Amino acid sequence: MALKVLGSARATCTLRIIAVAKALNIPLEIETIDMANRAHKDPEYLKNYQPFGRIPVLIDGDFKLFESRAICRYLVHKYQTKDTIQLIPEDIQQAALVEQYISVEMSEYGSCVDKYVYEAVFKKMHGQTPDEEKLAELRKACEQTLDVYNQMLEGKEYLLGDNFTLADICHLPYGHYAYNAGLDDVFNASSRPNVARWWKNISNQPAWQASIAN
Ligand SMILES: N[C@@H](CCC(=O)N[C@@H](CS)C(=O)NCC(=O)O)C(=O)O
Repeated sequence: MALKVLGSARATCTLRIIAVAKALNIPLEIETIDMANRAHKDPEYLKNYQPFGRIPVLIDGDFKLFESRAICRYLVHKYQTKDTIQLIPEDIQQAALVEQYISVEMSEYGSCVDKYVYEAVFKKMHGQTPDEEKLAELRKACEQTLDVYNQMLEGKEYLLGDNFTLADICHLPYGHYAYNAGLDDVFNASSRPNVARWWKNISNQPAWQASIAN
């Protein structure tokens, strides 16, 4: 039975999973949850799939899993082989570094880039007006965080060095929306050449390009 994700092919957290599936050539069916009509807040959805009323949720036969990063790790553990791309390296120290950068993505990057996307993109989608003052504050926070990324990425093509991993994938969805919603100059600033190089490297990955193609 094909793996199914309850989500939306254009939603950030669903895109994280789609990118992993593309990188590992995993067939994935996306069942769109009608968020405009609040299907994700339906009592049956809360009871059976995601108690917090969010997407995405993975269905693998009888097994259900929510939280996009947990789903990504599950897919890697189930489908990565010696012949596929190594999204989580076998070496335990390298694997720990992937986890370190996923935590950094959730906390440091998420606390500014994700919030910027919420303010600049999602509010508009919901018919609300972005708060310009808040956007300016978030832009400043993104600049400061990406200054640190610029140091972390010194001499590297990807977060782990030479190899594209799950740590890079986790940054792509919100970064993509932020980049296209006015932060392109922050990602490409000449004062942050390592960030600019990294962003170009990861956003040009075939798995990511295929994820955003539809
Ligand atoms: N930590 C969760 C976050 C899920 C999440 O916030 N999903 C958004 C869409 S990208 C959502 O369902 N928003 C609707 C809501 O919060 O009501 C994950 O990674 O899966």
